Amino acid sequence: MNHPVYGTLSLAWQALSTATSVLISAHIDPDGDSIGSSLGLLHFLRSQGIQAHIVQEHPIPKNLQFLPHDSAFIQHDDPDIAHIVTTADAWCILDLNAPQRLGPHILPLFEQYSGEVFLFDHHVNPILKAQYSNVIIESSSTCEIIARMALAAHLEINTQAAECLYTGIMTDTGGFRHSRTNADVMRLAATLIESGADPVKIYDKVMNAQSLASMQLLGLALSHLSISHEGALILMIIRREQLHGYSSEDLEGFVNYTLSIDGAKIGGLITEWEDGTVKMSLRSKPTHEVRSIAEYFGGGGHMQAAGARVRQGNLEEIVGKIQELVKI
Ligand SMILES: [Mn+2]
Repeated sequence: MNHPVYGTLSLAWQALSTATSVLISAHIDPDGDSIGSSLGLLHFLRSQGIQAHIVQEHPIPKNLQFLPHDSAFIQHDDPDIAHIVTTADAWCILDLNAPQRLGPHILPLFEQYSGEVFLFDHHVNPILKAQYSNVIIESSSTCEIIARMALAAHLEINTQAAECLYTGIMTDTGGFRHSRTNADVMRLAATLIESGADPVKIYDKVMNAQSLASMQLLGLALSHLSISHEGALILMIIRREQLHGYSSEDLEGFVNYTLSIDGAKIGGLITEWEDGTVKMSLRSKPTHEVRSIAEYFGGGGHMQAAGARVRQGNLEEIVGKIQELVKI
């Protein structure tokens, strides 16, 4: 891959590898890419004798717990967190473009932080300020960026690191099916497989981990889809009373079913939570885009995969507005 920005990755690593203690944080509601890139980078830093901690708002989701991790993973309520943050001389922010995506407990720590900030991301329009900004929107995933940095810096990619990075590339490309899937991504995936990542095991662990309750909720949601624009817009709407006892982790992957229906161009999962928040996760075929809709509601993301959350949102109004905003 000869994208010009990849050349700067070895410079970023050069600067980062002079640190003695590094923090790594990614976005709330963690996914395969945020967890995979955090753990992959953690590995590379430690392999150079650099102290590293992952500071996260939320725990590792159940289906990603198989990835090698240990006490380096620190949640916001850890009593040592303030000390770890103030003694770190670099903070790597992964897979997010807006500081709010760090979460309500990590954000204030980040705002007070005075050390160097490294950003590694593939979302458009980064508003997070960093001394070292490595935003490559052509990348399939943040895991791809971290893997290419490791290759550019001639770091050894062992089995553990390969597993973590392969996982994020696999999940962010929807299992090598979405628009960022190309020959370069496949070649990188092959390199990671050669380094020890087992594609069959990883797919099974990540994708075949839904609970029975989650599958039953999916069944309910699929039987009440909202279909408009002559079948081109498919919205899966799950109301507060149906979500009782579930968390956002239980809904992982639900939105993808909306686009798997013949004729669907834009799909969305709209959920109404106990605290009054309405969350939306939107997807589109490459001929359409959903980012502008997410941005209207204060969110963001990619052209074909974006999301937003509206505090104290009115579900019916939000659904009506989405139906009005879509350009089909
Ligand atoms: Mn990502």
